This record gives sequence, structure tokens and C-alpha cells, in this order.
Amino acid sequence: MSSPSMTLFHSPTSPFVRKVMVLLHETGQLDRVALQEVQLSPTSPSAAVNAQNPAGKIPALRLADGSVLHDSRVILDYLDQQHVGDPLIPLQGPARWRRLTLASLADAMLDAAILIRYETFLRPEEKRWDDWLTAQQEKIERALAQLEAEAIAELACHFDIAAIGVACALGYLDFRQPESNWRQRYPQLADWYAEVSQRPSLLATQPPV
Ligand code: 99T
Repeated sequence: MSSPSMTLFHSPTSPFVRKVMVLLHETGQLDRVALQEVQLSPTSPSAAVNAQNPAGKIPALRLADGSVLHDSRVILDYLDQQHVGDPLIPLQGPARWRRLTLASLADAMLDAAILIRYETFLRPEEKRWDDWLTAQQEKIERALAQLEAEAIAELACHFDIAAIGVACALGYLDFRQPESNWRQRYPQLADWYAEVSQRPSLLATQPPV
């Protein structure tokens, strides 16, 4: 086995990093990437990450030539062009735009969930803004409702960029909002997630308990 040529700035709690790891598993590229563990938040940035990505966010992927890719969408697109199997991001046509839009909706759920996480975990209690928290939670709820009503068959037909995104978003809700009970409100999504959760790529990348 050759030594890894790329370095991924990684944390096991980051759902955006998890998307990258799932794609590496699904496309047989795990051995191409070394993981560099980092701990960071907006108020405790990582100097190592800041040196690679001025936005101070992970994932960031350093390539063999020293150049750095960020964010997760760019990294997924890059890695999907580095393997010989069927692409996980359709190359063209309506499928490309639909699957990328579903993936983007999953990212929007993550953005809202992470803002809630930072607002509740980092911000001093007396400075929290309940209306703002509620508005972020409503974004997640609308996204879940649309996936339940319109996207189950699409998610079930192919484990690709869209399914990876939604699975990682649901996994993050379970991790950071264990009280959310989303499965009761969205039973078809729950059934789909129960099935895909058994994939080796998702089992191997679960957030820590
Ligand atoms: O915002 C910061 O300064 C540090 N936060 C991050 O690096 C988070 C880690 S998830 N990453 C992103 O927000 C990346 C978003 C970007 N659009 C992408 O890559 O797609 C940490 C979650 C947790 O620990 O609960």
C-alpha cells in the first residue's frame, strides 16, 4: 500500500468532515488520505487550520502539491473525480442539479444545527436569543418536512452525494439534538435512515458517543 498523498484536517464530531470520510469509504480511497486531528470552534480556532483555510473551518484537504481545498462541497467534488467507479455526483443533466440541490438542503440543515450548537454551547446564557434559535430550528424542520414529502424515493434509489449529505445531517441531529424526536414526525425518512445507517461507510464514521 502506498503512503497517503493527501492530508484531511479532521474531527470526528464534524458532519462536514464525515461527508468527506463517507465518500472516501464509498469510493475506495481511504488509503490516499492521512487524517490530521484538530479541535476547534469559532471562539477557539486552530492555528493549524487557519494556516490552511483562512475561514478557520474544517474540512480542509491538503493535496500532494501542497495546495489546499475547502470546503466540504469542493472536497467532495474533487475526490469524486479521483476514482474510477460510477461518480457519486452526476456529471450532467437534470440529475446533477437535483442531486446537488438535495445535498445543499442537507448542508443547510447542518448550517442551522451548527449555529444552534454554537449559540447554546458557546454563547453565555444571558446573551442567547431565543427567536433566532427558533428560526434556525424551523429551517431544519422545513427541510425535514420537504425530504419526507418529496425525496424519499430519490434518496432510496442511489447512495450518492444527496444521500451522503442527508445521512450525515440526520446523524448530526441525533448527535447534537438527541431530544429532537425527528423520527416520529418523519417516519419514511426514519426508515430510509435506519437502512442506510448499516452501510460500512456510515458505521465507520459515526460521531463519538
Ligand atoms: O466555524 C468555525 O470557526 C469552526 N467550525 C467548523 O470548522 C465546522 C466544524 S463542524 N465546519 C464547518 O462549519 C464547515 C462548513 C463548510 N460550509 C463546509 O465545509 O461545508 C463542528 C460541529 C460540532 O462539533 O458540533
